[in-house]
Amino acid sequence: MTEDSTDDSTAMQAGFDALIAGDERVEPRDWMPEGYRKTLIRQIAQHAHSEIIGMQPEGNWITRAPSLRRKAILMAKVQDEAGHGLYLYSAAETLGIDRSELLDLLHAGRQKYSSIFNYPTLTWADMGAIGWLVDGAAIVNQVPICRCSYGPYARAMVRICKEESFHQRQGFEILWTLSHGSPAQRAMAQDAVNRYWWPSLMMFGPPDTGDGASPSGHTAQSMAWGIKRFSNDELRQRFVDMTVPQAEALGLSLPDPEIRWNEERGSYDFGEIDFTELFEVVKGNGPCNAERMAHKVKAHEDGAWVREAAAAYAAKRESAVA
Ligand code: BYC
Repeated sequence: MTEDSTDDSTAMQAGFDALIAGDERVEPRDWMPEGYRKTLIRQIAQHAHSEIIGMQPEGNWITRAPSLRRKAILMAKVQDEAGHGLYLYSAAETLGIDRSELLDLLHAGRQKYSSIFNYPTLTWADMGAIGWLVDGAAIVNQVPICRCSYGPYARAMVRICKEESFHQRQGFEILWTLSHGSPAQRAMAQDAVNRYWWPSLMMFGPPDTGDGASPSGHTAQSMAWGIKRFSNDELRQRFVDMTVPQAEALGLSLPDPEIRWNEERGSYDFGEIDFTELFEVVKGNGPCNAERMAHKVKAHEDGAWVREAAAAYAAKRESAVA
């Protein structure tokens, strides 16, 4: 390396460091360290894939929604999730990777999606539990990403968070209706909450400091880069504090006898999470991993003709303009 190029790279690193230190936005045209770019691609791709795979557990109930109104709302929610996936793939593309490459990585099992979407949706009440708990957890996790140091990701998150708020409210309303309905409806709502509570806590990822076996590995660097603003455990605690009073308002219990208000800390204590379950699900051993991936790959293959037709149309238009 010549002296000039060393000077150049030092200046570029200094420019990047100054943006981060000043809490300013890094934009696609700016120089960025390779680790920063790779971390963003990993996280944004995982986020985009989660939105797309996340359409499956709820899509499963569109034809069985209990009324026209519920069906219309659920369809709109699932469409929103498709939209979120698309904004996020576009944000990832600004980092120099193609959407088709990201999909190939997902389909080959080389990129992840959120563990939560590997659980089955057994009853209508699961639509309520997903909206209330899963979208609730997503909001807590994602609102700080609106302040992420990378501009395109932060901007995509602003709109996504607004839509997630509506999703969470509709989930709460489904559970409210069921918990104020017949004993059977109330039992169905409680069962859904019982099944979705612990997996929702796992959405925030591994603990900050575990027993050393598998603590969150990326947090410290991602926080230093302003990609993550809070640690996994900080966000998980925030979610518990937000959700416990909402459960009381719904008249439903949370399946954790250790939840109690801690006066000293000013937040709720809660029981120990079985992180071996999270690691198993992330490894591919959850109840629905195989089914979700098989469905996703088939949908992609079935859509090949649409991509071919769109590419042929674009090429024709381009040659007509030229
Ligand atoms: N599931 O060092 P860590 C939605 C992985 S969609 C699977 O803490 P990081 C919605 C992690 O990737 C919600 N994998 O990592 C849609 C890493 O593995 P790799 C999706 C998980 O990245 C439809 C390793 O464990 N939201 O809202 O600093 C309907 C170590 O973890 C999980 C997002 O994606 C998990 N739960 O932090 C309804 C938000 N947790 O990559 C709702 C954006 C951890 O080294 N993402 N891993 O192989 C994030 O905020 C962060 O990526 C995470 C993990 C907090 C998830």
